[in-house]
Amino acid sequence: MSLPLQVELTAPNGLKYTQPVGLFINNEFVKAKNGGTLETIYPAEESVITSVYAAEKEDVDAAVEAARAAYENPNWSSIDPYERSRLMSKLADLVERDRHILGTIDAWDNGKPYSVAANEDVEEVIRLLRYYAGWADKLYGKTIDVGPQKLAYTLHQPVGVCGQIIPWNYPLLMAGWKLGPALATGNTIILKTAEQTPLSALYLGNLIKEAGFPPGVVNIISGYGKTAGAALASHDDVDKIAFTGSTMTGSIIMKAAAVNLKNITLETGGKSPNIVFADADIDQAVKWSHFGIMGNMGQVCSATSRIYVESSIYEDFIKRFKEHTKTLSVVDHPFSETCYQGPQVTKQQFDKIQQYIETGKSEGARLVAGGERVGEKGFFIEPTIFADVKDDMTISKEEIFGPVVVISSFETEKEVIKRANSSTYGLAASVFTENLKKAHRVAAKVHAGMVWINSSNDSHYAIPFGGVKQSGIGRELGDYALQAYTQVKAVHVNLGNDL
Ligand code: TXE
Repeated sequence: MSLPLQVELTAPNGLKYTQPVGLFINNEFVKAKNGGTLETIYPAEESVITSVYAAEKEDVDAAVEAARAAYENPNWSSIDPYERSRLMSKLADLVERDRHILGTIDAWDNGKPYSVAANEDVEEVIRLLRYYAGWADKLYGKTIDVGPQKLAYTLHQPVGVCGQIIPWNYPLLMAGWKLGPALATGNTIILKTAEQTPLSALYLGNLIKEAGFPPGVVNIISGYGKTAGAALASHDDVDKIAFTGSTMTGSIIMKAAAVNLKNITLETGGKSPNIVFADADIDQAVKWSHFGIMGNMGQVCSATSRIYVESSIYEDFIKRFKEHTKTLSVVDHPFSETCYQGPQVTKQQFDKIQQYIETGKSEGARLVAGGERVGEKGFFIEPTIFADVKDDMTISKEEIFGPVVVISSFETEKEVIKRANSSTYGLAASVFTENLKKAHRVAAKVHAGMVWINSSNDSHYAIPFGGVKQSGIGRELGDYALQAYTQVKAVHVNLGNDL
């Protein structure tokens, strides 16, 4: 029996709702042409939630065709920017109306605490859509004075048909980050969700239609990376690829995108340093350092996962960090009210993290807390703290993407900056000190696309997000993201007679 286009589901919190499972193309849910499907699971119970249709090359072709037609249709290409803004605001209102449903879906599909999904992720999508709705009618070019014989000006025009490939750690939020600036600037989109967490974006498809976006402006497809993702990245009628995910996949996508020299934005991995000086406010440092690595089950690209503590406060910091983690990091089911840390998203991630923990032990790091799985069902892992970690240990160099932190001590500012920068990554960094000059000195020298002084991972949709080195290319969020979705056209007007 073939899969229908929508299924009636009852979530673990008792919510009953209709879940679309087709591919969202041209404002309709359709079956994959060859009928392929994929299963998505509830990581707290290792149980199947539902199957959804999985796109393959022919489906990607259909989605690209729809996006191209929509891009060329005056209903979108000639739309008044005010109207584009109004549609985005309407979408924000609908996301707000359905906050409980969307929060429930992400908690179920991803395993993150419901309270975080509903009150942080969905909330940020609402705000972000309103923020970018505000930009839609404020996109300006320039006039350039080159003398009286010529009028020169620039137009900031959309890039065109954009493929957007997102990961599973923030299923709805990553969709929001990608859609907001692309829609504000008038592009059309094929969004490919992660195979682990397809559900909330499909639900969003319904809201996009209800908001009144013309068919084909936003197309949302579920599917595997090697089939659907690869077909999108290499498609010769796609003008841009925006990707968030692993550095290795980013590199593959960059090669695939080279086929027609696509515009590209990549937001990839990290192993971000967190420097705690002896003159820091230790309570603040402990609190933010914990959030910076243990939030979202450690599944955060900008997680500050390498902590360097000045030697005079090293043991005291470790003691307090351990106590704080024990008190705050309550590991539980995502729908439990006290849950801080749910399960890891999949068995694959769970196994990978456990492997890193074993490597840390065998390489001789000091296990201060955690290190084991929690319970026998579900992908739960104890928040894990390693101390006395040497810079050449695997757990100090590689992205673990779980609730595992490595701590080591340092003696001087110069030394710690050098060690912080000895990474192939350069996504984020944090620095804790009460000394203003030192804080800004370090912020300027550290190799990172973003630096937090006296906090960690308190990102904001109005502030650019992205990395240097192998952490990515380009910036998301803020007005910087508008550049990623527009191209500049220079117009030369000859006002004189000379050749
Ligand atoms: O990532 P992938 P995975 C890191 C983290 C994690 C590791 C592996 O360390 O443990 O990556 O996770 C699509 N062509 N991050 O395997 O492969 C895929 O379908 C086109 C960091 O889940 O990068 C999904 O939609 N697309 C990160 C997306 O890429 C392809 C968030 C991400 O998958 C593709 C997630 C291909 N050949 C993982 N192969 C962050 N920066 O936040 C895969 N995809």
